[in-house]
Amino acid sequence: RAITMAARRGKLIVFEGCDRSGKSTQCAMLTDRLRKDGHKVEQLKFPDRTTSIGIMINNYLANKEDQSDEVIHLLFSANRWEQMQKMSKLLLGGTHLVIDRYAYSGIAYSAAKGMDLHWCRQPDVGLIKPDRVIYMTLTGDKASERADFGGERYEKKEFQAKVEKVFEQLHDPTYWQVVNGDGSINEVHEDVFKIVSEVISTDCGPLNKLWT
Ligand code: DGP
Ligand code: NA
Ligand code: NA
Repeated sequence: RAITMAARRGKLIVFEGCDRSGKSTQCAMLTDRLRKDGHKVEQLKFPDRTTSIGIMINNYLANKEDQSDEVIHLLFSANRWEQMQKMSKLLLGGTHLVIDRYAYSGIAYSAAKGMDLHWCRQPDVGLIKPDRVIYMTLTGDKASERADFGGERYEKKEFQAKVEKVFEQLHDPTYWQVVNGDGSINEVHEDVFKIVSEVISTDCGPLNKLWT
């Protein structure tokens, strides 16, 4: 049994959703819980604002710097690609990864500007495919009522509604699960934990590539 456990790779769990849907809180709670249960687990987030590319993205989001729609799209994608080696090493070594946003945000936020969805998808083709995407939704205007909404470039009600529409188009029932974020933090966490426990106890086979 010990050998089987050691040989089993970690699972890639991705949280997606609009701004202020509660992803960051849920990522942190899930990571803590899994760690307390004795799992090897790391939390990551995209964009990763600590790299050189991430600093450019941060300046764009803070409205300190402009970029063309194409350039910022490619920078967000490159910001994911620069973590792929590290991620695959961790997963193959048996560490679960809990990630706040991924390629689906990449498409949703760009396509919401009117960019071609097919074009937007190409730079992320071949990234490590998540074992589960947890798509967090909120009813009505709940997101914009939450603290800090409106601080960065994309945090506008009308724009977020467009982002949500694209997420709905991207929803793939073979590995996405919707979690309603309206409930209390603990209620939402229990829903998330149930989903993730099931994924963790399943053998998902070798790492797969996204959209190939
Ligand atoms: P966050 O740090 O999760 O609040 O994300 C910052 C903002 O950037 C948020 O409005 C969502 C947006 N975003 C995240 N990933 C991407 C991406 O790949 N492309 C674009 N255009 N926007 C993204
Ligand atoms: Na944000
Ligand atoms: Na967040």
